Order: sequence, then structure tokens, then C-alpha cells
Amino acid sequence: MESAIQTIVGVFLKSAKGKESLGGNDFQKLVKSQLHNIMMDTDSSEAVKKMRQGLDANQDGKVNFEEYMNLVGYLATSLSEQCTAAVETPAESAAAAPEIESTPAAAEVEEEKAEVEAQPEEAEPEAATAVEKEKVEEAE
Ligand SMILES: [Ca+2]
Repeated sequence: MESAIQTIVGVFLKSAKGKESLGGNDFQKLVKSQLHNIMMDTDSSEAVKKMRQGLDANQDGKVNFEEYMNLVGYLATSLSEQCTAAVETPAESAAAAPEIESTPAAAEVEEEKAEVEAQPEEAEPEAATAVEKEKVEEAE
């Protein structure tokens, strides 16, 4: 994760070439070279321009670090939603729902087991004593 953060910051600094913000061409190059696998339409200059305008919160035509981080956050969120959907879709009906329903029941069973286990421990000495008494009676 540390290397990922370093990469995120490093890509911005490299693309900005010492400036505080990414200009239109800087942003185009960054998106095309770094984000073509995670985003659609990165080859379309018009789409990337619209994306830049969407990120440009302070309307200066450039993408500063904060605006760039909004893009990173957006991509991370959409990736996480894709992964969550991919994990839930096959398992949802079979595993996920019953697991939630069975959790309280399993806890109850464990409590019952604990009670059952606790009782014999208390009863054992009495039973042993009774057996010993029987043996003693038999011996007499
Ligand atoms: Ca801006």
C-alpha cells in the first residue's frame, strides 16, 4: 500500500513536471499512459477533456493534486464496487444470506454446549462417589 501511495503521488509529480497542476496535455498523457486498463475512453481526447472538466473543481482548466486525488478516489471506489459485486453475485444466494441467519443460531448452540459440558463436570464427582459407595457395599 505504501508503494501504491508513492506511485500515485509520483505519477502526479512526474506528469506535472514541477508545476502545481496538470495542464490539458499533461492530463491526457497521464490518463492514456496510466489509466487505460481501469478506465474507458482513455484514447478519446474528447472524453479525457470532459473528464478533466469534471474534475476541475476550481475551474482553472487544470487538474491540481486535490482534483487528481478525487479521480484516484473515484477510481478506487468504482474498483471496490466492481470487486464487491463480483464476489457477491455468485455466492449471494448460496452462502452469504444463510451465513448471516445461522450466526445467532450457532452462538446459541455453543452456549447450550457450554451448559451441557458444565453440568457433567459438577455431576461427575457425585457419580464417582455413588459408584465407590456401591463398591464398598458390594465388598461388605
Ligand atoms: Ca483545477
